[in-house]
Amino acid sequence: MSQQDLEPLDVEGIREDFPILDRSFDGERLVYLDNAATTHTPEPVVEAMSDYYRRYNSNVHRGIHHLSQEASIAYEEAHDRVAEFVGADGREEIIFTKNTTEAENLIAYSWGLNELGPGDEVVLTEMEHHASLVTWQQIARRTGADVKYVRITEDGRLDVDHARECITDDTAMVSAVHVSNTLGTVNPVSELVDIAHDHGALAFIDGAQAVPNRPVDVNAIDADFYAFSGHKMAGPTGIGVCYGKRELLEGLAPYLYGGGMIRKVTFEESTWAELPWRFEPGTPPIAEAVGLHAAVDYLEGIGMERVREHEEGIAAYAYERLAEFDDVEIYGPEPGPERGGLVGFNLESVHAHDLASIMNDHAVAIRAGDHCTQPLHDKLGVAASARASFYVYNTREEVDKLVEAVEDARDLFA
Ligand code: 7TS
Repeated sequence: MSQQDLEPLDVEGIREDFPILDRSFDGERLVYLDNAATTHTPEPVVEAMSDYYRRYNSNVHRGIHHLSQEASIAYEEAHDRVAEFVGADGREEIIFTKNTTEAENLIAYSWGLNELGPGDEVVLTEMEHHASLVTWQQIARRTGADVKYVRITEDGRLDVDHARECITDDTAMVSAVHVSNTLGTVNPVSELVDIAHDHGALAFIDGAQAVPNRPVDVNAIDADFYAFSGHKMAGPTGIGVCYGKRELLEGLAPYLYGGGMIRKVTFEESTWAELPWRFEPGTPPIAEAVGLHAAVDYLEGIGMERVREHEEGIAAYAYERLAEFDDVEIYGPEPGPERGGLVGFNLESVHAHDLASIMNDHAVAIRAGDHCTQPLHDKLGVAASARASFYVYNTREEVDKLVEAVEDARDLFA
């Protein structure tokens, strides 16, 4: 992709919204390439949250005073905005959780614990994040269900033929990652969902690495459940989203109990509030919801198609620069529509942690480790990998700094 293709995205203008990017360490300007872990928060999001605390901080759904009414409206409207952003049919389908992990647990406990039993199968992929893998593994153990894994191919794509073998009439749930946080692979999720539905199974899609970086329409994918986190999409920590089809959520038992989620309580029994509040007990993340709303506005102001194009371009450039080294192994598919905005790699004879540490000496922030995909790393035959992940504010010059740091590491360890 040429520089011209990237021009529509005003990266310099965008960078002005992120003062954290001006930080320097020992005279070196920060190069932040750890966006798959968490993205930075632009001024309009910080401002929206400050405005909430300064002007209308209050608990929601409880008060009839002005502040509570304003906070309640803002909290509810955040659901509407998120619903619109991902193509859901309304706020009833948008449950605010703490993060993607809690969304996985919500469905695994509410649906899985009640619906799964011996003879049932849960089909995952080999590239699942622990948020999904460990959760379904544990729920399967408690219910007597089996877990199966769809293989990846040599080049880090999902083996769809194997998916067709794994998903059978015994499958009750297919849980798959939309974009792998380790390989960068963009999975054919609508195809997987169709296969699941053909066998009467439900499909949960982990969109933690997809919603921040590309247009996502849950209705078009036809996912039954779909999860993502605010802090990976220019929003705050402490809030995530669990989308669910309304008719399915209507039939689910709550997973956490308490105030705010009930309709009527007697000493003997309780009934539940309407959706989505039934799944949001206790005081919810109100300031965070306001922040998430502002983050969605911010991203849509840029345009998700342009976000995707920018990240694909930067990731392709990073891939090509790193591929110039004979002793660098890159994981996942080649640049193109099947690769998201990250590049996982290893430099031969240098442990990924040492590499990250040398990068840090240059103020280049990357991630090293197993990225919460230990079984996938076992499959790749490595204990850890280094990962550079990009967002709307990253530039090709920053990729050049990454590459210089790789050269430095190699000189140091050669
Ligand atoms: N699913 C995927 C695909 C992820 O990448 C992550 C976080 C999660 C689920 C969990 O998200 P959380 O907000 O609940 O923590 N992934 C990473 C990562 O790659 N580095 O740090 C966190």
